[in-house]
Amino acid sequence: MHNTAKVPKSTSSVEQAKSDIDDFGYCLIEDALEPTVVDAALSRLKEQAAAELELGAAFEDGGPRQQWGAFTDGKGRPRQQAYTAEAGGVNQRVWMLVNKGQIFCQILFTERVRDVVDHVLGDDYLLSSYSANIAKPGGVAMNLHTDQWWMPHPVNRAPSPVPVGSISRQRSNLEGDDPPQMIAPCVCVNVMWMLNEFSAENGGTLLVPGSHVRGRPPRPTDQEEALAAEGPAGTAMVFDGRLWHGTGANVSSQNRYGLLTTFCGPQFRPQENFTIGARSEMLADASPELLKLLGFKTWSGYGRVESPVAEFVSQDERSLGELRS
Ligand SMILES: O=C(O)CCC(=O)C(=O)O
Repeated sequence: MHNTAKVPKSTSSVEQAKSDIDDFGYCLIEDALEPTVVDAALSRLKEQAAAELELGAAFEDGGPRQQWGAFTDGKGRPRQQAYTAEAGGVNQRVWMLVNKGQIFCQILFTERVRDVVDHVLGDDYLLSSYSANIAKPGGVAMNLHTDQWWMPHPVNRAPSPVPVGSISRQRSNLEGDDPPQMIAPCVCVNVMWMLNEFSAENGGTLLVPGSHVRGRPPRPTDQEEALAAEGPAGTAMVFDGRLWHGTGANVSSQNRYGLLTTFCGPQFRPQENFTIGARSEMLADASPELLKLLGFKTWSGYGRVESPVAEFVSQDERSLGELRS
């Protein structure tokens, strides 16, 4: 276990939060969301989650027989990943929240949180994914991981031991010294918005303070160093994409409701494909700032359809195709 005397405390100061995320890889912002916003988001989330379950479209993970990234057939052979109640799922994920309630889009623009994200990621970045994780009683602890497992580690002058296209969750291109001489920069930032109280009992996110600068992915034995992020409803935990973390086991009798908002540098591929998946009724009301987060604004010519100087793209824009004069 980590020395808890030296870990960040919940703060209302943006300056303190920036310093905490630099030093520990995460910060806790108190009362980031007003109680009315928490209530609105929680009731919309519960309604959506119940409807997805009823439809048979719910995605459930984290059961005793099921773990992210560690699916085997009992004989150690990998098997196809399935995230369902039948496969052992307990926790419920609700994806693509931008489409599932205006309140979720509003939360993206919470100023004190975005100030911290700006501090880490700089001027331009994208929304990578926006989902909820409802950690339910009986959910087991998720394997510790980083959110930028896909980011190549620095190499010396020899070719990378694993080509970039062969990097996977299980296979990084890391080799050499531990700790390494050089580490990758932070290229994504995650926000866990606590919609009810998070505690060690109800699956508060497990994390290893300071692990963002260790320069390697976590190993199973690193789980011993983890502590649980705790806080009342309305707290936002903002964390560095390199921080070792994962959902905790929920040994309480209540659901834990959290929203996860991941932002990534504009060079990288977001997890959720908003340019295809965003619904037109949501886009009709979207501000230029929201369109930018969703990847509809080009960045240095990237994300375009044809013209590299077009400022925005839209879902109905098509390439000119094969023409003849
Ligand atoms: O639910 C949590 O506490 C963390 C979830 C997480 O780490 C993930 O989905 O990658």
